[in-house]
Amino acid sequence: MSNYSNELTTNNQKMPNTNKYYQAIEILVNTSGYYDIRSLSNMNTYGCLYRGNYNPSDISNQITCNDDYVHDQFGFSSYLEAGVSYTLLFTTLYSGVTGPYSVVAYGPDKMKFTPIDTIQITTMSK
Ligand SMILES: [Ca+2]
Repeated sequence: MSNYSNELTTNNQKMPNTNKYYQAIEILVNTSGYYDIRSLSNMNTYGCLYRGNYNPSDISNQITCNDDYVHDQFGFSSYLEAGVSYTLLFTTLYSGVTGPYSVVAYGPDKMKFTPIDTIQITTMSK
């Protein structure tokens, strides 16, 4: 079992045209196979999986999304190829929700999680 823990805060990016905070997490495995990915939290979570990066303006690489696998927690099983970069999008069903969470993964091998922190570009004005 692999485990990743973090916290959604008001500093996180928001889903396009919503007030739902999200965290993008890169996923890598060294062994191809079916992996079961689930959230664990007190929030009503919503998750999506992408092959490659998450691009809010182009989600053609979306593999799957899930709202409630067990209770309010998302979960899905997906075939992941070794050495291919995937992105798990961790967000919530409702707006403005923050709090700690974990993501757990079960499969033939360990899963490596790397949070993707979007660089905020700010414009300096005089
Ligand atoms: Ca949910």
